[in-house]
Amino acid sequence: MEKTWRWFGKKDKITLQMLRQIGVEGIVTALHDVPNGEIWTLEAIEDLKQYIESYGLRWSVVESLPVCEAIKYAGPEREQLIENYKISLANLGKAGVKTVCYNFMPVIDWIRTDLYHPWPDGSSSLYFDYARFAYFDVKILKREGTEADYSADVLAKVEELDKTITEAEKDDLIDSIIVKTQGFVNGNIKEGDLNPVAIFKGLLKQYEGITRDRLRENMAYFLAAVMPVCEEYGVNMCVHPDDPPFQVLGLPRIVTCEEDIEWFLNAVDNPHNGLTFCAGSLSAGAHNDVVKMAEKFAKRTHFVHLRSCNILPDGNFIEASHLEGRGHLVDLIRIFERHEKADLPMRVDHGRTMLGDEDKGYNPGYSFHGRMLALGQVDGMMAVVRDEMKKG
Ligand code: DNO
Repeated sequence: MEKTWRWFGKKDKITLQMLRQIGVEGIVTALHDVPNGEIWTLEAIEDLKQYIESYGLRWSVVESLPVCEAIKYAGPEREQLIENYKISLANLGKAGVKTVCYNFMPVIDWIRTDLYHPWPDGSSSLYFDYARFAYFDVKILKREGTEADYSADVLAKVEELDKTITEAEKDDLIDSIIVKTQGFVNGNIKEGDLNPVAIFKGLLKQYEGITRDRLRENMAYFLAAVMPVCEEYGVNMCVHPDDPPFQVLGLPRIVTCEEDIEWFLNAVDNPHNGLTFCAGSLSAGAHNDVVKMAEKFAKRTHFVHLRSCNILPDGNFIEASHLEGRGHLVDLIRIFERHEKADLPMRVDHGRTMLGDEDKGYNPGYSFHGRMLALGQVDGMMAVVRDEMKKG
């Protein structure tokens, strides 16, 4: 696999010069300044590509070319937005940037409740606390019918928490769930937006009546529409699994498990319609056997995210070390190293916050030292696997 790194553009405090020194070969990035739905011009793509190449690196993957909400819920602007998407894809293809990651999660991208969950050694990692998440839904969003979505046990914890939680803790929870994790991945809410909860409620409204089946139809419609451009320019689309891989906030989520993945691959059965195999997202679902899924979907995997979770009691999960957890990364590396595409791009996903990362203002999960440690670990596992393969 090709060792890539998610870099947030020229404003990223982690520079391309630093990345070269730690063995990174390819860059994963996006035109983060272009508003969602607008065309990525050939000129802007080539400008960034040349900048990356001037550091001896290549632009390997786009993460992400965002799919606008109106494409997901099939609003009246859908056709225009798909046309724009096709032009952006064609421009990427012309510039030679041919792997495009996106997601099809309605309203909210990845979700965590705690961005600095402490480890005994003084470092921290990202964490999802199911009861705190339910608290956000029941007591802050006050979404209708929420009670039916949670067990009596979780609802009891919500009531308990309600007795002690402070206003500052509530703000922090809102910030973690719908602001700090969203803005930098071109999500719907950005830091500085006034009244994020009200914006969020408005977004949820757009999905009233959209079932899992409807969302599936809309995804298949979108994919079928962009495939001719992908074929013409050799571009591979690779959807990122839903993170966490289960239904949330009454919204349908449709890339959560083996059956979901099989469904969208078959619905538009074209080799350019593929998967971002995010071991971290998939391993946060107790229903997922990540190694089995990698075996099954390796052929249609165009991009790999290496990260691992441990599921704790009560549906909570924690981002584990890259050497342990339900992701079984060494097994995945064995599978993907034998993949027919030897330069399959792979990035280590989130790392711990450690050794001074905490006051650098990095995006949550995208630390420097933590990710560098993870890259070293993954690099070591890859070297062993390659050696095993050489010896037969
Ligand atoms: C979070 C990321 C996701 C991912 C998008 C892809 O760290 O894994 O935000 O980039 O869902 O579209």
